Amino acid sequence: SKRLKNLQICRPFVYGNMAVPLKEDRSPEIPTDHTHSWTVFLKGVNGDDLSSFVKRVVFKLHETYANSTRSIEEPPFEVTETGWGEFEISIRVYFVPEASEKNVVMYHHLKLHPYGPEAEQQKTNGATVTSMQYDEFVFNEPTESLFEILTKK
Ligand code: SLL
Repeated sequence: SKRLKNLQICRPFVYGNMAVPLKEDRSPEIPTDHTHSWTVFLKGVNGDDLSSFVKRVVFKLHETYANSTRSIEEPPFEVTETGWGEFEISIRVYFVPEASEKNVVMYHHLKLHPYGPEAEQQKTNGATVTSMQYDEFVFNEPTESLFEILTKK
């Protein structure tokens, strides 16, 4: 559809991961060398639903994982796994066809281990580690269809 000139629409989002150390009562299905459970995610801010304009999010994990390319077609756009190591995850976002927008990719370093002044205490407590970043989708001269999608209440 037609593009709206001289217009820009932004939608904020956050992406990143949470991780917790596995406990003694871990499931027997979890490999013994795994130390953490983690979730990598992409989501709107303040509970905003991105799925009106995000068609799919593809998380590319380290190749040590089976089926390391994980395609998530509906919210929550996230992948939960267990493992032992940190690595870089690519997060590729595909928009709905009406948007006529190229996909975008972000890179996130999966964080499992606390660091900094609180690290020792956090390790002792088995605290949840979070690493996330704010960003925004910027749509320049959006199609009329995308504009409608993004502005309807
Ligand atoms: C490292 N360069 O050496 C990184 C690689 C890979 C982590 C970390 C695999 C789990 C599984 C897993 O945790 N891979 O599928 O068994 O630290």
